[in-house]
Amino acid sequence: MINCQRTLVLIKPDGVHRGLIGEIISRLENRGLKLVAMEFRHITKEFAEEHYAAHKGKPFFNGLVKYITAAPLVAMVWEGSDAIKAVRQTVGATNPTEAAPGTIRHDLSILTSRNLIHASDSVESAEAEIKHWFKEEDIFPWERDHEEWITG
Ligand code: DGI
Repeated sequence: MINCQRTLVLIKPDGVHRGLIGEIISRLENRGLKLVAMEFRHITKEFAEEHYAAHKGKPFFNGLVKYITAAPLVAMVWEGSDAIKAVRQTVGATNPTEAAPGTIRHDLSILTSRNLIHASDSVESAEAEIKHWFKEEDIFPWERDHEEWITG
C-alpha cells in the first residue's frame, strides 16, 4: 500500500444521538478507507481533557469536554493510503459553515460546537491519539480481496 497510515476518528455524541453512525461510516468506506478498530465508549472528563489537551485554557474548552462526555460516542481507527489527509478532507473544516459542500461537516452539521466528528490532523497526533484510545490488540488489520484496486 502506498503511504499506509492509520488515523483516529470519533463519531461524537451528536452523531450517535442523530442516528448518523451509518452515514458517517459509509462515507469513509466509500472513500476506500478501511475500518480496523471500532468501540462504543462513554468517556470520562479526565480522558476527554487528555484527548483535547492542546485546547486547554481556550474559551470553548469546558464546553467541548462537556459535549464529548455527555453521551456515548463511536471511536474508530481507519487505515489507508494517506488516510490522515483523506479522512480530514472527507470530514471538512472545523466550522461546518466553512466546510466544503460534500464533506461530512458541511452536509450534516451547522455548528462548530456540534460538528459530529473528530479526525487526527497529523502523523504525530494520529499516533498519540490511537495510543490514547486503543490497545494494539484491539486493532484488527485485514486484507480486502480487491486491495490493489484501491490502495495500489
Ligand atoms: O480538528 P478539528 O476538530 O477540526 O478542530 P480543532 O482541533 O481545532 O478543535 C477541536 C474541536 O474543538 C472542534 O472540533 C470543535 C471545538 N472548537 C474548535 N474551535 C472552536 C471550537 N468550539 C467552539 N465552540 N468555538 C471554537 O472557536
